[in-house]
Amino acid sequence: MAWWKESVVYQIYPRSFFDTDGDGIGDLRGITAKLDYLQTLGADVIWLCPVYQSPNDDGGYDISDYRAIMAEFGTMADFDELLAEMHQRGMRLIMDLVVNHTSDEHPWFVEARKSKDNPFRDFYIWHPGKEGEPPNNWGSHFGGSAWKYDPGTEEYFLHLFSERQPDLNWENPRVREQVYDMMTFWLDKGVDGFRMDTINMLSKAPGFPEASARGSERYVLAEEHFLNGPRLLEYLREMHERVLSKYDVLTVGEAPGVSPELGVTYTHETEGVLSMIFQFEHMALDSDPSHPTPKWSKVPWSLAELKRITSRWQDALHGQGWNSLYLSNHDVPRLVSRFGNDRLYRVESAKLLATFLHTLQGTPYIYQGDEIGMTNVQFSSIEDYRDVDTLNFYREQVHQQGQSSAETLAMIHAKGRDNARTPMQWNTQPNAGFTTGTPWIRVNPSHTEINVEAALQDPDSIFWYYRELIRLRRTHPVIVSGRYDLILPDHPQVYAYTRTAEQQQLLVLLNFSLDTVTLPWPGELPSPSTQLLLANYLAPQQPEEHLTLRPYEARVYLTC
Ligand code: TEU
Repeated sequence: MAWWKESVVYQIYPRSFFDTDGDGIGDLRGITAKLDYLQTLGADVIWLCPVYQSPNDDGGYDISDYRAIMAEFGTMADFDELLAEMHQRGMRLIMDLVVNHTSDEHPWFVEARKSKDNPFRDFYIWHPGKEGEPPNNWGSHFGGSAWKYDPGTEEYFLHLFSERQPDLNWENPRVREQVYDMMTFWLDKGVDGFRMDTINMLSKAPGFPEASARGSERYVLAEEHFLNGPRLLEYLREMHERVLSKYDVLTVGEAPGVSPELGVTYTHETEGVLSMIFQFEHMALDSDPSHPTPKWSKVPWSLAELKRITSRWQDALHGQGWNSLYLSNHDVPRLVSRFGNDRLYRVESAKLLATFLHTLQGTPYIYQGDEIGMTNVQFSSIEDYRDVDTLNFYREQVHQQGQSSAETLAMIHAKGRDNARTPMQWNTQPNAGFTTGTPWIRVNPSHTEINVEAALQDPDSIFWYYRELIRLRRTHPVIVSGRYDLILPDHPQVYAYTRTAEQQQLLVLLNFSLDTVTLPWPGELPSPSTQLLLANYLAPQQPEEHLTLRPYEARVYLTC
């Protein structure tokens, strides 16, 4: 079995993890200093968000040198030490591969914009525009047009993200060669794989057709024209054949807009090109698709929808491909604030969500701080926010649309990416022990109660519960290989499923509500000869003729 099917991945946003030189910015030595903590948790793979040289317009996802470490994070020697220390502990490291675009300070782009006949011109996507306007109505993920006019050569260049992240032209074989060469550089250093940023955006629709308008929006996210494009599989197969197939690596492709069927194509056991993907269907559960900017909207989410989406992916990939299992990362609000209840049942609901992620079939991803139940933050001023997407949104909503600052900040509190980017909370010291300097972004005031030091001292903390879930994955093969079957499909509060393999069966019961729920036992549930493996409340080993689940109560039974 591929090693990464039994792994648990811990995602580190390095700028906010741990600062060892007092500049207020997390660094590589800070990660090395915390490896014992991560080993105690039990995660065996670290996904390291970009640490490459970058002007940091988009949190390092705007790379100006793929083979150099951003000075604020340290040196290549610091990186080599981190990798060696991880390997010494039997841990593995996957890097963030950002090759849909570079920084506008990358030498390729600096050259490309010098002249229309520069040898690097067609490393990027240029267009003359139409009567002084952008070539089409494509919008950037970060607001406004996806085309920026470059007066030096009187043409527009494409940027699906910030204006300082020009899209690479993957039609150009020289671009692909350079990427494969860079990937080989990192794999030959001993890196154990990649998380592939926006990897299914590489192939754009020929001719850049207009996006189908949605309402009165001038610019529209043209996902139908840049997701899973006509040559994408060709590129990924070439990347797999030229580079990835030569190493024993974990690759996870960030792939919004992918169906389970396409997910099988990308991750197929034998014909696939990636180990797994991050699908996004469940990331829109609490968004209103009819909202002018859906990702900033916030509506109640449906457990029935979560069951439908999760079951589709579990069923489609069982025995065919492989799932990643995540509900949070550096781009979305904190797990317990978004899908749990961070006011009345923070600990219980954080444990319930962890139980959900760690008992499905696939590789679970823990985002830094979720293991101690860190929550969203509510800064009172836009001055305290750092994310380019958030700042663009605030400017557009308040200064262009005339929306009140309070209303816009409320939307940012609910959905802003900085919710996940406040410094890791190590202890109750100033700045949560993250830095002795001034943090690049303010610390969440919750650190006085929510911090690693307190979690390690509390045997009932979320941290030790995560550790137990990870331990169970190692001692019960049914968690890795068992078939998923949804039960009680129509229950409005309880998400229940089994995992079945050879002689073992897992029964998972999750009360995703504030209600106390009683279920007949065994009723529709599997045979009652069970062993209670894990619970987030003190629970009876063997239920009687019925079973009661308290608010956000989770239980895992093993039926031998
Ligand atoms: O995020 C990609 C991204 O934001 C889109 O895939 C979006 O999530 C999707 O369309 C659903 O709305 C990656 C990185 O994770 C993010 O931090 C970067 O800002 C972005 O790419 C650009 O590199």
